[in-house]
Amino acid sequence: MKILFLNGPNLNLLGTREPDKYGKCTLNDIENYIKKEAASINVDVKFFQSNIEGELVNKIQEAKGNFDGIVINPAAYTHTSVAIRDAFLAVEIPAVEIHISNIHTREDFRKHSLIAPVCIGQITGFGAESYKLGLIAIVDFLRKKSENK
Ligand code: CA2
Repeated sequence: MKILFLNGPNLNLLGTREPDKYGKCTLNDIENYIKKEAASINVDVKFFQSNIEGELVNKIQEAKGNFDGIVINPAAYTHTSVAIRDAFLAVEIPAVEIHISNIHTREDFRKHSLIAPVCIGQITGFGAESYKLGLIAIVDFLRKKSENK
């Protein structure tokens, strides 16, 4: 099973600023942690980060036929991107939305996600562990789906 982890704008800064909101781990630390967790359950994982909306759209389109599922932290694009939402609708690849902080306890504009309604579900507020919970959620969904075929 192959899972693509997509990361939106400014997540390349993780661990360098705002540790109170986003923790002390870098995106690279999270990637290494998730790759180990994934290997222990026989799952292949690829990470990608971009500050550019169209690059994330391209990765979602390219995932068709190459990945079984997507875990996405769309960062600020969570709240604005019709393009990312439409890409998920187009490829029909199961996806889980994740956030490091709890977007529902923050400013009003962060409480609404354009992406979550086209995902299986949303995981928000567990720090870097949201990435592991996202992995478990997508793998559980895909394994149950293939058992029921
Ligand atoms: O909590 C999350 O994971 C967010 O997706 C993070 C986004 C924010 O726009 C979402 O509302 C919630 C922001 C990512 C910015 O990451 C930074 C990391 C370190 C320093 C500055 C920004």
